[in-house]
Amino acid sequence: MLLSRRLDDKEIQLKRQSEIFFQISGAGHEAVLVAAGLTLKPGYDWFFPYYRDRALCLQLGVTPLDMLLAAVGSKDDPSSGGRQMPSHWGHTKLNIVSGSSPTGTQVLHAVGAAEAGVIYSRVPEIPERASRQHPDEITYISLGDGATSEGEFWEALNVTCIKQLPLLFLVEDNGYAISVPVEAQTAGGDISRLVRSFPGLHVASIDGTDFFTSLEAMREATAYVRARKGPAFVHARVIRPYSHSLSDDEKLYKTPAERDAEARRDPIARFTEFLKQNGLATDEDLAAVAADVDREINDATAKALAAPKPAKNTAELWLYSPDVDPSSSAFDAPAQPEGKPDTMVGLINRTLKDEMARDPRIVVFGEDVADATRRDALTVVPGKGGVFKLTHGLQRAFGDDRVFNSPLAEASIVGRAIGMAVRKLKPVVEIQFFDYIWPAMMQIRDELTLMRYRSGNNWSCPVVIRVPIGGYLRGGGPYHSQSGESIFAHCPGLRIAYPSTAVDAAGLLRTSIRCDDPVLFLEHKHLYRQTYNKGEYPGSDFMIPFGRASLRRDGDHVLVVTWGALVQRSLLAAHQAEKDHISVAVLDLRTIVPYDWDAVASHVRRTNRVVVAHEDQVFCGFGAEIAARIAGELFEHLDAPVRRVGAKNVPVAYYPDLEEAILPQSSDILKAIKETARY
Ligand SMILES: Cc1ncc(C[n+]2csc(CCOP(=O)(O)OP(=O)(O)O)c2C)c(N)n1
Ligand SMILES: [Mg+2]
Repeated sequence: MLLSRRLDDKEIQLKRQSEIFFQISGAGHEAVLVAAGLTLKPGYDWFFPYYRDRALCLQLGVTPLDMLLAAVGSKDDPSSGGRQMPSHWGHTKLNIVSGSSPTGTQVLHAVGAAEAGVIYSRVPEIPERASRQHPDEITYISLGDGATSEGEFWEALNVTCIKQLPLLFLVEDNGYAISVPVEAQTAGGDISRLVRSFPGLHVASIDGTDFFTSLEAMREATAYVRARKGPAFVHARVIRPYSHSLSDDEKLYKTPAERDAEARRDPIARFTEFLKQNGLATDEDLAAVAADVDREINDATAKALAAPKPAKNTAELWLYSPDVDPSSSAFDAPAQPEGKPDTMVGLINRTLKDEMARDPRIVVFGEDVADATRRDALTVVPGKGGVFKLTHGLQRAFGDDRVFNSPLAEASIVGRAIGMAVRKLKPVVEIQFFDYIWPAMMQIRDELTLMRYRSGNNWSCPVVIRVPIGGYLRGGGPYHSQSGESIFAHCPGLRIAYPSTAVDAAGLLRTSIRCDDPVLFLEHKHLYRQTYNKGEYPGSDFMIPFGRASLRRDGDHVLVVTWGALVQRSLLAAHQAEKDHISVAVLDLRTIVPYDWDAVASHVRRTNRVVVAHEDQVFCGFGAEIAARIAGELFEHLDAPVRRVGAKNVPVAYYPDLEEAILPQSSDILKAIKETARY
């Protein structure tokens, strides 16, 4: 406890000396955290600690030097190699999973990690499963009183209690979220009162500044979880004597009386008092302990200040797997077509089946993806298997530990998948419609894509998210027709596939699953069952590398760069243009991140005229990136300005004529081709 407090003091000093760049303290939270550390098992249980959890991490085995290396941003910082702020704990050997800064997101990762343990215990086909879980392991998640207001907390609690997962929640309630007091944060001001009705949940409400009360509560809670009686929830009231962070001064909003009352509950003062009153330590003993602690911290500080810093030329490392490159020739595996031509739905479904048979670590979940959740129903009904039937038959073939429905909560789908992937399962999840991906955006933008980077390649979460996207549905309206790949292309660390044919979908999905990075796999709803993009199943090893465009049609005068549903519309426009003796090449990018710049450039050098056509709005669409790059790098090869074709800058309206006016049509592409050819 003292080591933790004195480390905070040292960091505050170093921050004032500009030797470190950020500080947030764990002061006031030490008693309950040491109690947790004494109860849980490092490298055995799984940990998703809050930024106040310095004392827990020390107790688990993170050293003061490790912590100070993070504070100075050293390249040897074991949590992140200088990528992440200090107090965002991470340690592979101790099973402390890299933490982020958004309050609440990690509760869902903890749920996924706990589920992973359960899945490993139930799927005997996974060869290395014995080394990946322990029958009585616990996943620990802690958060603040403020963070319990996040929707992700409630999503997590819901799933935890639905599945009765072996999860231990610790809410460190210091009465404030920065300056907002708990009664303005939590209805009734008492989070444990609110959660008591969750089924099977062991709930304890304690004074977390009292060490022995804390230890008893932690032991009881962990025993409950280890015995698999259900999840546990410990609500510990603590104090926050050092303000929220160094950027905050609590005197601005806390009365002196309140601060005095808190000071009287200081866990270190209370424990010191206990030792003295019971004759367990004299003042001299305590001074010796303090001197020991300070010596250790000073040694560690000297080492941390001298430790090597990351070189500027390493700034771009760890965005993606350094070992597995999905754009490499290793992912170029030839097709061995078989059977009759099938739709994109059919080939994606078969690819999922083949991959699930090949790799028992693959789990599939999402809304409505199972055939039937109730086992007695499954024997008498054909099964649902997704609102578009992409996952039909998977549950029946691979069981309900590997294929299951999630509650209607998109953040939880992606967040749980992250926790599972961290533990080396391979989640291939579905977001039912692109239009409803937004609750998961925080998980995608701040967690999924950042895990590897922020942890200096210590942790990764190569999840595949399949998402039906796009319009041309004649009646889809504003909430079943959205595009928006450019928004996700703007998230470093995410790969994006957007196939236009059934065979490409099969090849790119397999690459997505077998690669080691997070992939957003966009499936155009309008292309699911068209006859023009059908294909024969290309076999169970067929793969297409990312970043390899396909020339759908050759031509000399104008190049159309396109993807998704606009490939077919561009081909129709190209056909029309022939009547005016304009010869048009159509290049289908197939993947957006990475995209095949070499193919774009080589065709532009030849045609000298280019149109970029996509379904998404022209305004800030992904075409802007391509057009700007062509203008910037191929200016001397251009004979005409780069034209863009896409949707108008409005949502997709319901009435079909309006939809037609809003989304780009073949005639729009033809017009752009003709204008470009005129130069
Ligand atoms: C999603 C999100 N919103 C806002 C913030 C800014 N922020 C950082 S800590 C914090 C307060 C958290 O309070 P609480 O959960 O009670 O934890 P405490 O700091 O009191 O330990 C806020 C608002 C954030 N990090 N993440
Ligand atoms: Mg708080």
